Amino acid sequence: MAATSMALSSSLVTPTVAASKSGFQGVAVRVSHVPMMAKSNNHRNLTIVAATKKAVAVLKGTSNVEGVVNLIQEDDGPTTVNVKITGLTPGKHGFHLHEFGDTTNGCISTGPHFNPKGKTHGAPGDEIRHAGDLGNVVAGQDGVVEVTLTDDQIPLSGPTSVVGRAFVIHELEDDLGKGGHELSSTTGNAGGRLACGVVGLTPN
Ligand SMILES: [Cu+2]
Ligand SMILES: [Zn+2]
Repeated sequence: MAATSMALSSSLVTPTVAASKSGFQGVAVRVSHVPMMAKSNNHRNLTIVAATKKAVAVLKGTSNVEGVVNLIQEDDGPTTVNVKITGLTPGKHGFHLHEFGDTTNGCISTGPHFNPKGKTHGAPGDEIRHAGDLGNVVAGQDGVVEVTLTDDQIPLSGPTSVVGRAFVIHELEDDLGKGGHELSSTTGNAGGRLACGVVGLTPN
């Protein structure tokens, strides 16, 4: 309280001091006043960041594979990803976030795996992986995937946000970079792109 009222009164006094007396006093008062304003602004920004962010992607393709992926992130914590995909063959399918939210020429336009750190392809739990490497999801005998993942490399805001990028579900199993195929280190050799959907913000 004492500091605040000092700053307020001294900033009110500043024009008079600067105009009638030496410039030194005016400068000194201003410098002490500015950091206090910066402090209170930082505090406000932290309050705004502390929020729940939600996003959704609706997956479509040329086959009858389709799905919905819901994402939720609390504050700066990991992102929870709820996946429901239908129409798959039973078994493992590579599941990634690709770089672009562009489906102009179908899922091929979504580009390579989202890779803001310039790493090679890997498993979700690996140190060296693309941010977009979410591994495999497993379809049951009914061709349905229903799974919840959490991951700390796919935030919904900030410089590595995945909003505006795209989920892709693949034809084949992702070998997680360990298959020894020439495509293992880039795509996990997961085969064709069955369906894809752009991540967009949602209120729900
Ligand atoms: Cu992919
Ligand atoms: Zn990858």
